Amino acid sequence: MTLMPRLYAILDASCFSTKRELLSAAEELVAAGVTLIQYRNKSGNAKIILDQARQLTESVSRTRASAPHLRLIMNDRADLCLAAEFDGVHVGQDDLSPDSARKIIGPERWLGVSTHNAEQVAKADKTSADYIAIGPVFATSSKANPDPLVGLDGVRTARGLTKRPLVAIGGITRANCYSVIEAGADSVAVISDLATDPGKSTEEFLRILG
Ligand code: TZP
Ligand code: MG
Repeated sequence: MTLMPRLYAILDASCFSTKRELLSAAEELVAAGVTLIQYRNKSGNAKIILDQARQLTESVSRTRASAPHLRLIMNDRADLCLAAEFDGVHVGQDDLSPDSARKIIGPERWLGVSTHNAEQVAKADKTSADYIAIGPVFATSSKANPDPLVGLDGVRTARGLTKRPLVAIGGITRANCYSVIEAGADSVAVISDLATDPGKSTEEFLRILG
């Protein structure tokens, strides 16, 4: 069974005005103790995404000595996960199906699936996904056209439908993260509340999440 860390950092390229800022945020996250990072880029083309992903690997490899268990996950694209030598891919409802993505990445790399309601959770549970994400839990401005909020009740319902590691996402902050874990999530995925001061924010999340 996949062991998820409590904090799942998502580095969204749109939060950073330069590549340098993105890379330095990654280094700060890792130095502060993050062990799972997803790279998300909704606007770049394949060439840009691959270039940034490779540099991300390069940047964190310097800090990797102090974080040997760090995993890098590619959003959306199984092909770029392989090309960038990432440790896994995260697919949504409009991407390749989990089982198609699994055929590409093979049995060892991690596969995550986004879900937005009970029906999708139950379906994802029958796939080869290593973890299931449920959200948006709270209001978020990091996602275009978000699905309806699932709230803490949605997290509780999802918990009842799968024994796989459950990641909650959407509007999760230092202020509300503990309630999400109490509702049954194994892990919280966070974009905006980690973007501004990644090191300090990580330390606070990790203190709260234990
Ligand atoms: N999927 C559901 S909500 C969301 C994604 C990618 C965005 C989460 O970002 P934030 O800033 O932590 O609300
Ligand atoms: Mg996607």
